[in-house]
This record gives sequence, C-alpha cells and structure tokens, in this order.
Amino acid sequence: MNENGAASLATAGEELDAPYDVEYHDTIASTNDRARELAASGASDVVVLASEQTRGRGRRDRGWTGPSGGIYASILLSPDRPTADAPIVTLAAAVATVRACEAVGVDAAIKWPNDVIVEAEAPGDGADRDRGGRKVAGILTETQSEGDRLSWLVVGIGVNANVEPGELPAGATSLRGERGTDVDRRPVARELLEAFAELWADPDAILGAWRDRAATIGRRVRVETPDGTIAGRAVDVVHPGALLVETPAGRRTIHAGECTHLRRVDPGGEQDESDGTRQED
Ligand code: BT5
Repeated sequence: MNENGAASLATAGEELDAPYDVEYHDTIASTNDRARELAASGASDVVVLASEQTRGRGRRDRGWTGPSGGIYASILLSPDRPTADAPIVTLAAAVATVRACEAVGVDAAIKWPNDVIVEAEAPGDGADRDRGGRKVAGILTETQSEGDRLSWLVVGIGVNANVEPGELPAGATSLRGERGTDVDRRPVARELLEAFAELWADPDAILGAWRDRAATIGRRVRVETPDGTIAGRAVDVVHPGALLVETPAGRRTIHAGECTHLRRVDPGGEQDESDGTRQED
C-alpha cells in the first residue's frame, strides 16, 4: 500500500475519534519542544504531529533520528493528577503504539518502560536469532508540576514508519522494514491517538493492557538504575509503571532504569540479546 507523500499523515486529525486538536507539520525540530511551547501558552489537549523531525529528542539528552516518512506525535495534556502518576502515561502510550503497529499488520511488543520492539519470530530460529528485539518506536514523557500535582504532561511518540532501517541507528527497524512495503500512515496515526485516548479515559485498564503486550515480563533482565545494576527475572509491572524483578536477593521494585533483555546462551552464561548492540529503554 502506498501513500501519497505526507498528504495522508497531514489529514490524520480530521474527524479523529479522540478529544484532541491536531497541529500538523511536514517538518519540525521536535514535536515535544513545540508541545512544551504550547503548554507554556496555556494550551492543552493538543497533538503536535509531524512527518519529519530535525532535532528529535530521546531520554537523558539522547537524540531521536527522525527522517521524513515517520510519525512523530506529542500529546499535550493537563491531567488533574499527582506527579507520581506520570509513568502510567508512558505505559498507555506504549500500548497505543503497539495497537497502531498491529493496525498495519506488524506484531510489536513493549520493552519496559518505553520501547516498542519487534521481536525475533522464534528465539533460536534463523538469521534473526541473534538480533533480539528491533526498536520500531520510542516514547518520551515530559512533565511540569506545581507542588505534587501535574501542571502539564507531554507524551512524545516516534514511530519509524516509511523510513529505511538503514537510515536509523543500529538495532532499529521500521514498519516499512518489517512489511517490505510502505504503510498508509493516516490509519496508523489515528489508531495511535484514538487508542491512547481510550486508555487515558480508563486508567484502570492500562496496566492489564500493558501486561498483555509486554516483551519484558517473564524475561531475564539487567536494569541499570540510579542505585546500581539489578539482574533477575522480570515478573510484573505495577502502578504507576514500576518493574518487579525477582533477584537472588529478593524481589526489587524498579521505578526507572535502562533495561536490557538477557538470553541464555549456554547453561553457564547469559549474554545480551542485542548481540553486542546495546538496547536501552
Ligand atoms: C526514546 O528515548 O526512545 C524516546 C524517543 C521519543 C521520540 C519522540 S518523536 C516525537 C517526540 N518528539 C521528540 O523530540 N521526541 C519524541 P531513549 O529510550 O533514550 O532512546 C534513544 C536511543 O534510541 C538513541 O540513543 C538511539 O540509540 C536510539 N534511536 C534513536 N533514534 C531512533 C529511531 N528512530 N528508532 C529506533 N531507535 C532510535
């Protein structure tokens, strides 16, 4: 299925079944930066949507490669909620992103907390064996608070849609790369925004929906946290988005960190699934 340039994405906001105004840009530095500007001017319930980003941002000052043909969306909200609840929005966005990928036939899963990946089809099978999960989308949530309440929240989602995997960092893939053909970005963007709005309206459904699409639960993981590295088996995710990891020293609750999925290569050892390419959350 081919789409006609950016035209399809440009109209994604028309008759959207979600309570947002959509501001579309063919190209922009960063949709998160624009959403923050809108927040500063008092706006809310706005989506900044773009086909290309020239200075996209990841977490912790990392960059986000944003070639033309992608879907870059930042949703600006002003929820009346405690700041501590903010991670749940990242989980909702991850679920919505998986649903959007599924809308064009790409099976994706969530790597805690903010990566959407396409997993190797069957571990141990074929050339994919050592590649592990390939990152097809990432999420960056930014907040501003007054006291312990949120003033605003921006959840930024970057989906590698009609871009060549070769234009992306190692370990990344795109919807085009997975399907072998371009996708129509309009239904992908609409599913993304509509699924997000549906989950956001029913927060109690978010954790269950996340668990159903999690690649991390049940996996051996290594998580680098501000307090050191924790390795063990990921057993669950709990409100507002913390990962529970069973370690030899007991169960740990991890609120933030860089998570690597590990796989056993022989009875005595483990190695990164990413075959030397570091994959961070
Ligand atoms: C993320 O950060 O995964 C969050 C990315 C959020 C991007 C969206 S796009 C719309 C909105 N506007 C913005 O400016 N940002 C948001 P993190 O977990 O820190 O991952 C960043 C790392 O992923 C980089 O250091 C690269 O290794 C890798 N990476 C960069 N670009 C990528 C891409 N297009 N696809 C896959 N991996 C990428």
